[in-house]
Amino acid sequence: MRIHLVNPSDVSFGTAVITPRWLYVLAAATPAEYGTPLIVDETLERFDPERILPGDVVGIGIHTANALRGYEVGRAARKRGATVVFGGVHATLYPDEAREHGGAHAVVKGDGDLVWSQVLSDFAEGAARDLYEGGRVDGGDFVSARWELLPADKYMWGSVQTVRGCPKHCSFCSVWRTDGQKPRQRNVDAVVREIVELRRRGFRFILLSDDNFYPVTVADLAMAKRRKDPTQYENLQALRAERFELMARLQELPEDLVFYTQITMEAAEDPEFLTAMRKARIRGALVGVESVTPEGLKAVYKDFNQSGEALVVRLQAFQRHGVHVLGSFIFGLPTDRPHTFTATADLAGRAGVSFAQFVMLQPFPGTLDFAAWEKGSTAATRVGEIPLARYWLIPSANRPKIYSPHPAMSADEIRQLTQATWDEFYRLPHVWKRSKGCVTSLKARIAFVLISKLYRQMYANTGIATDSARVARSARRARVLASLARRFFVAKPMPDLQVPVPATSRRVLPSTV
Ligand code: B12
Ligand code: SF4
Repeated sequence: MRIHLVNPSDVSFGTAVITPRWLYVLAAATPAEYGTPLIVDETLERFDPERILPGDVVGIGIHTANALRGYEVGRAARKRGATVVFGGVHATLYPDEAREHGGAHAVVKGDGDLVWSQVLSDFAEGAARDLYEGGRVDGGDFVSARWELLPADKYMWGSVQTVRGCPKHCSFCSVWRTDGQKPRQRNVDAVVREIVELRRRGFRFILLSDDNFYPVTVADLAMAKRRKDPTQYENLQALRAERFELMARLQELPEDLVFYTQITMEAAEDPEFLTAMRKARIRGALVGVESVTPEGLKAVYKDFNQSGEALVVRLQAFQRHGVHVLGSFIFGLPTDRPHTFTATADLAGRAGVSFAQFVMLQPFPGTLDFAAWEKGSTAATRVGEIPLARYWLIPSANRPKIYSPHPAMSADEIRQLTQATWDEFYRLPHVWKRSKGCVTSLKARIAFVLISKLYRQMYANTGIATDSARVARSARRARVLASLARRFFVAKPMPDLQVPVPATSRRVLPSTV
């Protein structure tokens, strides 16, 4: 019984930006008696069903965007006589769909870290169940990835998770509902060991692939402090202290390491946290700005964000502390108007964000937005046989890009204005100018330009364009850019690097808020 793990993707670029973490975590969770899993990441190379032998196990991880391709892989593997098992956020939400469309014998809901060995032993004994509950594993039980299985010279960034779950409740996001609102922070030693392992192999850029790196805000602490019962306050302080401990430990790692994470804008009001981030060399963060207007923020339950000039000030606070921002903006909110697109691009420029992504409002399963949208009449319309409420099952060439009629703009207008905003933001002179604010050497500025251009090709053009020729052209360009950019991101391996012994006496704990 050989184990295969497949990360599905419609487009293969030959070189990929970030290591898909789940593949290497599940490989580590696979007991030694089943041998080393055979890993296929389709962002690099296409899955070849010929490699499957009857009796093999094929594990496929899906999110909504790659579910359809995942189902094709599942059916092909089952046809070859494999036992097929699905996991990941989309399979967690729609286990029956994986069986109906993906040929699944079994589906794992939730985290795979602990339940995977049980699944495999049931398969080995011929006693497979059709559904397994992986649940929400405690931070201390997260399995560390087996990075020694990574193919050489294929990825630019490593990925290490430090926390799962997010206490917020944004209407367009599924994280707080699937991963929970309780932050599950991972053991600091385990995080550091994985980073050292990646640096040994020549990775110096690491994505901290967290839902929200800043789960306890100053406002949360102030509110908890007002309660009579001190328990909540003490719990929050403990979580905050752990974050500072992690950042102090990152500081002790080789100086050429660069980290990048995802964070809420509230961190701008916590200079102590931002200073610790800079010292830890967390040089960049995706900040979910979503909308630049108060009405837009209200529409997505994100009124803890700021709008207008207050927003500019908050975003600049990150820059001032040396944390470069990838601003994430959503277009197509009911409150948006044509001028919102230019106002957003203008604000992104003034706020000094280094990168930006402009995504079109899409109801993702598991979110409040999806639940409301699914009840409406648009979701019931069909494309061929498939209701729009299951849009991910529609082949991508026919899949609509806009999911709800907008009160003031046509679907095409929103798509074109979104595309135009990407094009304008990533024009070469703008990118070159922004590079100066981020890095100093010529080599680093060239790397900045390449990664900016690559980002736009991979996420904007292949995602927004409706014309398949443009999508194919973008994929080709992304392939070339990715192979050029890679050399700027890798470093000389440090095979002898040791995990630094924590300098406890030097560690600075946060001041009490
Ligand atoms: C890092 C990340 C990214 C990185 C991915 C880089 C990479 N190469 O991996 C980047 C930035 C590229 C990215 C992009 C996008 N992402 Co993203 N991303 C994440 C994030 C924050 C962490 C994922 C991660 O690595 N987790 C760590 C691993 C170990 O956990 P895991 O993948 O969940 O796997 C565990 C279980 O799910 C399970 N499991 C998973 N697969 C399998 C398979 C089997 C067989 C089994 C048994 C178990 C199992 O076991 C694993 C271990 O416990 C998640 C948030 C989240 N909570 O998942 C969002 C998330 C997955 N992303 C999301 C979205 C929406 C996107 C984008 C569509 C955003 C956009 N608009 O462009 C794009 C899609 C890109 C594409 N075309 O594929 C959504 C998906 C929602 C949905 N319903 O599908 C999430 C959940 C965030 C959110 N806000 O809701 N993302
Ligand atoms: S969008 Fe970010 S802040 Fe909002 S719930 Fe999701 S992970 Fe948390």
